[in-house]
Amino acid sequence: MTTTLYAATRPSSATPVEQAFIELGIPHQTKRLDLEAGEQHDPAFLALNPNGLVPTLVVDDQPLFEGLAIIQYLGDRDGVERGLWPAPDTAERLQALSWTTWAYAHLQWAIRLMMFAGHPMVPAELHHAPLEKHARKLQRERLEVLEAHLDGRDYIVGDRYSLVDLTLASLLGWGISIGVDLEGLPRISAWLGQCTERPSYREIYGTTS
Ligand SMILES: N[C@@H](CCC(=O)N[C@@H](CS)C(=O)NCC(=O)O)C(=O)O
Repeated sequence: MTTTLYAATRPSSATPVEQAFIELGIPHQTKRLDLEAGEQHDPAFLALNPNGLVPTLVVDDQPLFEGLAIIQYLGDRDGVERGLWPAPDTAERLQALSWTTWAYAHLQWAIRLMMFAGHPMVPAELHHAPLEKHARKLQRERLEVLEAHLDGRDYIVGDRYSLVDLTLASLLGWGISIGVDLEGLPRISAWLGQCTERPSYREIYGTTS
């Protein structure tokens, strides 16, 4: 089986998938697209992912796009035997699907809304102060759900680090860089500290955050 990851030449949505590959230690090749040069619009790449986005995975000529789908697929395929993803038909497997999807579909959505409504990197004409305030409240409420979930737990699912922690920590690391505040969320802060100590995190992000 050949496995090829299309990533970018810079940090991107493919970065958590690249970290997952480091954790899993599975054979694969990485092809890097220069997004600024528009290589994602190449017809050959669009045939794999019509959205023209990285990450895109190709397994024996079959494409799989969307970072969340790729991480869940790699967890199922390679993570179980490496202790990085719960076994099928366990309560932990269901939790792993819930929390990774929660990260991408529920928490990330609120953080992105906050970013678009007020972050300096977004053009000022798109800013909307009341929307930013609302989105900030939403992301805080969502983080409080995670804070409560971590009561009495060291990891999001089960009793060991998994691709679930990797997924959420990667999202939060990005969130913090654009203004998510963990003040008053001590369990998330402690859990994130553990995740950023992983050699794979240091390798991919260059430093702890
Ligand atoms: N929801 C997608 C988002 C992917 C995405 O936005 N990728 C960006 C890089 S961070 C990209 O490929 N951009 C190329 C472009 O916009 O032309 C995922 O999580 O896989």
